[in-house]
Amino acid sequence: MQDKKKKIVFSGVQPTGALHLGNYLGAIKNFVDLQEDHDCLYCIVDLHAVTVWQNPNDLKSNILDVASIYLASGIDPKKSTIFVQSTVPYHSELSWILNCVTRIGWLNRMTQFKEKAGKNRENVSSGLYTYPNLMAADILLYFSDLVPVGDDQKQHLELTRDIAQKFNNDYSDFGGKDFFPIPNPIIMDESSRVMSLRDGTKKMSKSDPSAMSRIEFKDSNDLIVKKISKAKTDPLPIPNNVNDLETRPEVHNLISIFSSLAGLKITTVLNDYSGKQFSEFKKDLSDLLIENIEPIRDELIRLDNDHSFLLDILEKGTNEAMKRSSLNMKKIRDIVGLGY
Ligand code: AQP
Repeated sequence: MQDKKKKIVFSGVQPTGALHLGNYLGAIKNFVDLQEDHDCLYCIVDLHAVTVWQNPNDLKSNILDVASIYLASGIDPKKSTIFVQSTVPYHSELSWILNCVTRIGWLNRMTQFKEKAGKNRENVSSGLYTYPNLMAADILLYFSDLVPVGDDQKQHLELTRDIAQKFNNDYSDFGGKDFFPIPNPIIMDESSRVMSLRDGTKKMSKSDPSAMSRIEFKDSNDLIVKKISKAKTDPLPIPNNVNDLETRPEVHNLISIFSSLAGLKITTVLNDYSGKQFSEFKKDLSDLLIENIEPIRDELIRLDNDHSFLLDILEKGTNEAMKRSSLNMKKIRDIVGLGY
């Protein structure tokens, strides 16, 4: 139920493959903490997923996997609304209106599009290009105040703020003045960008062809140990000051992961390990990862055997999101002058 006194939080994860430590530390761990004193909506953004072609059977099972990971990580359906984006059609409707608010020049500046489209720009879907407008719609549809995301989504959030401001200005004489709250991102410091275990200059990603580049929620303890022991480092010892990490991306990444899992400052981790062998550090990092991932993995196995529980939560989430967004969408249509 919507609590009018609490700030509204919205965020989502794409069901595009096996979720990983980057999704956890950059987003989901934060989702769990926020639900204690915020009004949270956590979405499985399947409409975003199809901006790149997805096998329909895989997509369906990935949607349920994200829902299970939300729950297993500690998102409590009694405190937060968990739902699938495409089951609430107003996301698409508002996204169309925002397509008409956003300027092409703004979209042209989006670095994620440039990275994802690469040299293939003429051949990617137009959905990939207008993706940030759908993301803005997701957020603004619920009048969200706060959006917990990884560092890679910062630019899209800034665009969402520009879109909200332009809508409010364009329609200021028609009820739009201060209509959409201007949402703020919440980005964790140490973990805002978890990098690949194989290349410290690339972010950890579901779409990396090598599963050795990422820690997945369903990895066994042995596999976690193997991935960390094979994680790329360099021949130098662990440094004792943060500045020395700047030119050592792989080491920086492993130290950052340790620091966010342990809840310690990077300087504290460096104090504890400087001069020591990577083998000792990696053993402790694996133990810390197992300590965090094993309980989530056990819960995922339990949920795999209880699909009706999962479907029931998603249906309740859709009902709540529909109730809230239909009221907001009606106001938006009125302001824009749509319908009769
Ligand atoms: N490596 C990361 N470090 C920190 N945060 C991350 N996020 C993703 N990767 C990292 C954050 O997780 C949330 C959900 O991400 P998403 O699945 O919706 O989209 P994404 O950023 O495109 O994730 P991937 O894993 O990189 O997927 P693919 O490979 O399909 O593009 C977001 O808040 C994101 O910031």
